[in-house]
Amino acid sequence: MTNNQKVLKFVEDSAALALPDEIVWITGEESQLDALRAEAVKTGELIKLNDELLPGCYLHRTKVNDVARVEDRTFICCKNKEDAGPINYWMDPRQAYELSREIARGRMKGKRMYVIPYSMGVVGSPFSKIGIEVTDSIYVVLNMAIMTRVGTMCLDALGEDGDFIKGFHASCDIDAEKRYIMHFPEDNTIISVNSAYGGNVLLGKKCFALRIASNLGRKEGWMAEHMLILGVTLPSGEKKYVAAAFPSACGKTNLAMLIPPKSFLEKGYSIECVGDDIAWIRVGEDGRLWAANPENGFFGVAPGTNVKSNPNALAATQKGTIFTNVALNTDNMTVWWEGLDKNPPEHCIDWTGKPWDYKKYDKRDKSTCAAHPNSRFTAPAKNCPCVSPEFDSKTGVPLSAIIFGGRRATTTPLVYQSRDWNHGVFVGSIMSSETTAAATGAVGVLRHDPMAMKPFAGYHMGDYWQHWIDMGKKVSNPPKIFNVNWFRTDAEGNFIWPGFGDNMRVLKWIIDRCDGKVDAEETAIGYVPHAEDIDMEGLDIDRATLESILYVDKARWAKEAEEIQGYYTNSIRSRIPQELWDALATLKKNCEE
Ligand code: OXD
Ligand code: MN
Repeated sequence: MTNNQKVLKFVEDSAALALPDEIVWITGEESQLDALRAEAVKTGELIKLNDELLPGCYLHRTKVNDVARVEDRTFICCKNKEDAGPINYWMDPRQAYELSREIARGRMKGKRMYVIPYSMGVVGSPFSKIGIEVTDSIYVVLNMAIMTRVGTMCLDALGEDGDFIKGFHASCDIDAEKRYIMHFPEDNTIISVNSAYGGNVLLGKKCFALRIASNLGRKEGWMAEHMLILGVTLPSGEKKYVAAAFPSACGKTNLAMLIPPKSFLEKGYSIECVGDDIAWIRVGEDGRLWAANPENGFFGVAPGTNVKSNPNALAATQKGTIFTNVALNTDNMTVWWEGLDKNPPEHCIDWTGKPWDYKKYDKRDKSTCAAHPNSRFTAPAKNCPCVSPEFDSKTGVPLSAIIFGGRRATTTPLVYQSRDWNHGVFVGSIMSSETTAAATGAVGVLRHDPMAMKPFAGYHMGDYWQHWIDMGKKVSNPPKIFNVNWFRTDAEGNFIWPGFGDNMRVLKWIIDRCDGKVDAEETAIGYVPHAEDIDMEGLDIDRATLESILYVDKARWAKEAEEIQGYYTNSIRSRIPQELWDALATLKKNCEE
């Protein structure tokens, strides 16, 4: 397969530890993947779905204790604890290697170890980085084959001496008490044991493309961000690209694949999707930032995805897709989840594998759901009707705007623009959002999630912010930075803004601001639209309501500023760039005036 001694040694060492009966190299050939699919169906690891209605699609159920990322068992293992920072869990690398070896020793006996050579990014592009993941799970192999570019060409790209990111995954007993997701940024190594949930075991995704890559980006002068990338075609035919960071399960996939409202379509606006979760961003020779999606598929949240909320994502899941923890309609062997449609199947198996009675379903009570709230689809990007022609571009796409956003019931307006790059970094640093089911723990709790990278920045958050400030100095024509909030609620707790396709109205204002086509009101927090500049054609929201979600309430922001001061001082504590302290001081002063 390869003469690269480093690859061979990594595979040998992994096998010597886990003692598999056999080692299988994944070539990327369809015949090999097909044989693995057939085997997984035989063992029950996968359930084959209706081949006429959902060709090439499968259902997988994880153990009930293994349904989401586990942030409190995810470690950054660098020599100096301070370098991991105060909001990452840290473990001494020696201790981490020892502990994981003890857990994984001999755990592939009687099993096969699959060696997956994969590329994050288009092989041969300046963005591309190669990883090798060894795993004992066919589910992991098949998901990686959708989410990344897998196969022999990655070994060819490495050549005899190339370096790669090492990933070791052993399912062991899926014991939650012995579950560890460990990152060794100083060794470009990832170790994951006792889980089989995507975000913990598809090591190319969060582990490599964010936690390890954020370290590489810092060293090498680029950025790895938790961002979607979308292209907007304007009525003039011109294309603009935007990257947007939202916390997990806050609608990145929906925004990335948005279908504009009718009046916008008629004017000639359209959206194409370059990526829905991760952006690798580099400085272009033209002084702009250029972004590429390192992934090759979508690992999207199923519940809530439907023909109205995201027809493009739904279409992407109609072939060659692996569903995880959704419900099975046994009448026709298709899948169902809450929010797919209003017709729960009569004969249904829930995500835990038990018969499910739709008459007992109460949409306010998650324990009655047929699909797990964090159930997922793993779909090839090529299936998406609005995938960008630039999806496979080796240069990436030039960014006009960067958008931050979170789930905030109050305070944060529908949209505002930062005054400049450094202020934009401040805006990203103060992001907070209500937690979702994408990670274990309570849902709906407001927490700080700077740049949507709280669970993913693989080093000290203060250093990460400094890296953002430094990147701003390298670009003569940086993207403009905005913040959006689709989630403002009224007194009854209902969302005020319709979201989904109507978010195009906000995107248009953002693009118009980038093009200098529209004025704005300067407020205490940045530039906010004049209500008349948001194109509301065809939308039944009165002016006063729109104004209410654009309003910047200085008293609330004064409190927010105090809270941010507490977060900086007590949570991040050190290494915070002076530029951010200055921006905080300005915010406080603006709120007093
Ligand atoms: C994801 C996540 O799966 O952020 O993308 O949890
Ligand atoms: Mn994500």
